[in-house]
Amino acid sequence: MQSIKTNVAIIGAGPSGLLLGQLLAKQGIDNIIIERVAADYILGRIRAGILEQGLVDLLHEADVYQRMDEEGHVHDGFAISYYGKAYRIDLHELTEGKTVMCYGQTEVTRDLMAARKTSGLSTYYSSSNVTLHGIETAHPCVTFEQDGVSYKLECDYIAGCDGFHGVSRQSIPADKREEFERVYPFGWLGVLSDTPPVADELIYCKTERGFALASMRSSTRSRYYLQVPLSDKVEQWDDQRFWDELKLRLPPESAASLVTGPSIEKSIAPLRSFVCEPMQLGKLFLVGDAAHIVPPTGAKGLNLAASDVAILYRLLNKEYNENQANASQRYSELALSRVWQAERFSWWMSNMLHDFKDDAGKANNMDQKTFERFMKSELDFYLNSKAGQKVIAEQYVGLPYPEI
Ligand code: RFL
Ligand code: PHB
Repeated sequence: MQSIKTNVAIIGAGPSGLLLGQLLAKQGIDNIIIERVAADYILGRIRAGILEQGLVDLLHEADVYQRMDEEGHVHDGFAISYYGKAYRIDLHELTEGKTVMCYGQTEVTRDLMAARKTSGLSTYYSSSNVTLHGIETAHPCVTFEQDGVSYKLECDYIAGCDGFHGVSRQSIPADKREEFERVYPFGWLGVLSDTPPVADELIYCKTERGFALASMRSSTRSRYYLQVPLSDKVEQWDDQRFWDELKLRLPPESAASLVTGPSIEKSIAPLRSFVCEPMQLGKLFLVGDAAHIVPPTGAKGLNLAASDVAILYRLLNKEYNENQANASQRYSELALSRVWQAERFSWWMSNMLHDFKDDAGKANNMDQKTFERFMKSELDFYLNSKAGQKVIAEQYVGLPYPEI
């Protein structure tokens, strides 16, 4: 067994782990990342596309922003199409100048990986049997194997940045955590294609046929989603069927100008709201998807991971560099208040824009027809009043990070 040492052992090289590692290193706090899969596998995942200003600022702080600033697109607004009628949410006007950045999670991850390599920080990709020990003691450690060699990593703290299916959350004994969960009765079928996007800004569509989203990665690459039954398989959706269905859900003027082409990625993702409380125990902190999941409707998953990182990194900086012992004990409390706000917004957007068949009516003790009327008038209210649009806009650009 080879022994290694660091300040912070980071489990997982997704955006949470890589960003935390980069920010800590900038403050002279040493860290090592242990990742289950290979770097190329991570870069093959197509996920989020919209970055809040808070994440953009954090990438600047981490000095990993050059390509994002050059290639990303600032979006001043987005549209909600409601049974064929499009309403524009003018983010810039409604939030006194705030905007969001369209730049893919895959590219953020690629940039962070490149920066980590340049910084000379260690990352153990393709590791197996990653196990956390002694999280409630003064001397935690992580054991793992890579290329047939066993390692023991001794550290001050462990940051569990290993996603929803990772090992970190499970390392907290069941009687010391509480989990809150809503699994939605449908999934999102996503397609990536090298075609120009149907509009300059995103369009979230509520229709009788279910939800659709027109998004993008660049002026030549589109990302589209359709709400589909959970039982559907990707193989049931050849490209033609996907484009035909999308046209039926887009507002008519967008459907008419839609450019179609071969898909370069196609996958179905389930939708879930999930929170684990607390987000820390002893020397272990849970960060990003390891602690919480939001349905993608509000574009909050990656952004919430970033605010966790910001909070944890600032608290650890106080401990290591500003002589404030135990500052990190406030992590869970500070992170959770923002987490629940984003959970609430993502849940609300999901309820508002999807077709729940008879599931939501039942859950609310009313027939589906009545439930639909309530939802319709709620969306009517929000979209037709400036105050309502402002409430949506303020949450979409991201609520402020807590003061630390
Ligand atoms: P990640 O990105 O899941 O990274 C976790 C990393 O940990 C590794 N890992 C382990 N490493 C060591 N030991 C173990 N035992 C490990 N188990 C797992 C994994 O291999 C992985 O590399 O979590 P992170 O960094 O917290 O980042 C969060 C974001 O990725 C996530 O919130 C968003 O991508 C959510 N999400 C979306 N959000 C959006 O805002 N818009 C989207 O369109 C969107 N699409 C998605 C998504 C999440 C998806 N997942 C998780 C299934 C689409 C999908 C398919
Ligand atoms: C995406 O481009 O993948 C995307 C954008 C906004 C969302 C969800 C996904 O709300």
